[in-house]
Amino acid sequence: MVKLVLVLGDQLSDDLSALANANKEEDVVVMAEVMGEASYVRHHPKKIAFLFAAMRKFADRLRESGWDVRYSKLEDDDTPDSLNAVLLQRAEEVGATTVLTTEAGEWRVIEALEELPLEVETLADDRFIATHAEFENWAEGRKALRMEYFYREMRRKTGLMMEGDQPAGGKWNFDHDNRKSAPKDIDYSGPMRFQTDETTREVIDVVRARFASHFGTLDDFWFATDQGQARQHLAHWVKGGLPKFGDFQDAMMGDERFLYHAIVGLYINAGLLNPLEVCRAVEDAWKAGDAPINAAEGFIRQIIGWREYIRGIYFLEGPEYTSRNALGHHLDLPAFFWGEKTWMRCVEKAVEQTREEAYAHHIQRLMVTGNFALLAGVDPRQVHEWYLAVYADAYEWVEAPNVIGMSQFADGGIIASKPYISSGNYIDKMSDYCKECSYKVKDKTGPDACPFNLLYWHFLDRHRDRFKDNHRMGNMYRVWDRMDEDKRTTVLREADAFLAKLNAGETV
Ligand code: FAD
Ligand code: DLZ
Ligand code: SF4
Repeated sequence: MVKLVLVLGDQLSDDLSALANANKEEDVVVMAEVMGEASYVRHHPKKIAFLFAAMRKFADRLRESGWDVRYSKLEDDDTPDSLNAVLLQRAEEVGATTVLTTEAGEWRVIEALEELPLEVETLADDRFIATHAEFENWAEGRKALRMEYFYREMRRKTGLMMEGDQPAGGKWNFDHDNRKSAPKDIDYSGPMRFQTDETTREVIDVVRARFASHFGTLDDFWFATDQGQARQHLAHWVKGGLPKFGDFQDAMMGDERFLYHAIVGLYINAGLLNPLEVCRAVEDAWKAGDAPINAAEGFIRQIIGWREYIRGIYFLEGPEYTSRNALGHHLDLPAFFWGEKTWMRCVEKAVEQTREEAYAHHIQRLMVTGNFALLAGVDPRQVHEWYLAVYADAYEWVEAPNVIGMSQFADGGIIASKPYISSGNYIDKMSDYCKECSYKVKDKTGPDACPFNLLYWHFLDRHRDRFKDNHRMGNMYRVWDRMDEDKRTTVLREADAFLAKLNAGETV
C-alpha cells in the first residue's frame, strides 16, 4: 500500500534512508514549506530562502529521477501551517496510512510526528558517522565526555588519515600548529558565490514578502542551492582555502568575513554535501601534497570529531537540554544582538556580518558574541534562540549543544571542562578589531575600559563557588586574588555599572 515519504528541509540527500527504503513505483514523497517551521524561531531570511530554494530544486531532482513528489509551496493557498497538517492532507489525497521518515534533527519535530494519527516508520539518519548506539556505548561509564577521545574512535571507524591503526603523522591532533593570530592579508578569494537562478529568485520574492520583519538582509544572496553547486564550492575551497585553514582558524578580521573557513556547514547540514565526501576531498588534497597535515587533520577533526560529538550529546541529553541554566543567568538578550548600536567593535562586526551573511565563523560565535553573553549573564534560552534563528547552518541538534553547552556552560560542564571566557586581551591577540574600537583594550578600569575586561573578573567573582576548585581555572583566581583590593573593588563597581546600563537598555 502507498506510503508517504517525508523529506524535511534539512534532508536533501539522494541517499536519505527514507528514500532508500521506499518504493519509487508506488510511494509518494512529501515536501512542504510551512509557516510553522519557518517561524518557530524567527529564522534569518537568507536561511529560509536558502532552504526553500534548495528544497524546490531537490524536489525537481527527485521528480526527474522518477519519484512522485507532492510539494507544498509556502505561497500556495492550500498549504497548511504545520508539517503534520500537510501529511494528513496528503494522506487523504493519496489514500496512505503510513509515513516513512528519516529521524528529524530536532526533538520538537520528532515529538510532533509521534502525535500523528498515522503509522510513522522512522529510520536512522545514516548520513552521520556514529549511530546513537555507538555514541551511547562510548559515553557509558565515562566521567567526562571529552571530544578528543571520541574523535579517535571516528578516525578508526572511517580510516581517515590513518596508517594502519595509527594516525598519519604520528599524532592524533596537530592543533599545536594552528591558531595563529590575524594575518596581514588573505590570499583566498572566499566562498564561491552563485548567481541567483529562477527558482532562487522566486523564493527570494516570497521570503521578502513574508519575512521582512525577521532580523537579516536578503540582499546579495550568493549561497549554493543544489548539490552540484555545493560541490563546486567545496572544490574551490579545498584548492584555495584549505591550505591555510588550520593556521588561521581562530583569527578574526573586521574586513574579512570568511578568512580561510570552508562555509560548508549550511550545505552539509541541509544534506547537499555528505560529511564523509567533504572529508575525503580534504584527505585527498593532503595526500596529493596540496594541503599541510595541520590543516587537513584540523578540518577533519571538526567534521568527524566535533560535529558528530555534538550530535551525540544532543540526542543523549534529551529534549529538556535546551532549558538548562546551570549558572542561573537571567539578563535579557541585549538589543545590539539584533543590530542596535554598540560601541564594542568586535560585537558590532560579528552582528553586522551575521545580519548580512547569516554567517559568522566559530571564534566569532564562541569568543565574541557567546563570550559576551556568558560574561554578562544573559539567559541561555534567549542566547540559544538567537543562534538558532540567525545562522544559515543552524538546526537545533547542532546549535543547542554548541550554545547551551560549549558557549554558555548552561549544561553545567557536560561539553566544556571550563567556561569559554576571555577578557579583551584574547580578542585583541586574535583580531584587528580593537585598534578601531571606542573602548581601549589595554584599559582594565576607567571610562574607556574594554567591557570584556570588566565583565571577565565580574564573572569569575560571582561564580567563585562553582569554579574555584576547577584546576583549569586556578590560575585565573590566583591572578584575581593577587590584585590590589582597591582595584578589585573598582573593577566590580564598574562592571556592575556597565551591567546596569545594559539592563536599562542604554547603548554600551
Ligand atoms: P569551518 O570553520 O570551515 O569548519 C568546518 C566544519 O566543521 C563546519 O562546517 C562544521 O560542519 C564542522 N564543525 C566545526 N566546529 C563544529 C562544532 N563545534 N559543532 C559542529 N560542527 C562543527 N555549527 C553548525 O553547523 N550549526 C550551528 O548552529 C552552530 N552553532 C554554533 C554556535 C556556537 C555558539 C558555536 C561556538 C559554534 C557553533 N557551530 C555551529 C559550530 C561552528 O561554529 C560552525 O560549524 C562553523 O562556524 C560553520 O562555518 P564553516 O562551515 O565555515 O566551518
Ligand atoms: C529550518 C526549516 C525551515 C526554515 N523551514 C522548513 C520548512 O518549511 N519545511 C521543512 O520541512 N523544514 C524546514 N526547516 C527545517 C526543519 O525545521 C528541520 O527539519 C528541523 O529543524 C529538524 O532539524
Ligand atoms: Fe571588543 Fe574590547 Fe576590543 Fe573593543 S576593545 S573590540 S570591546 S575586545
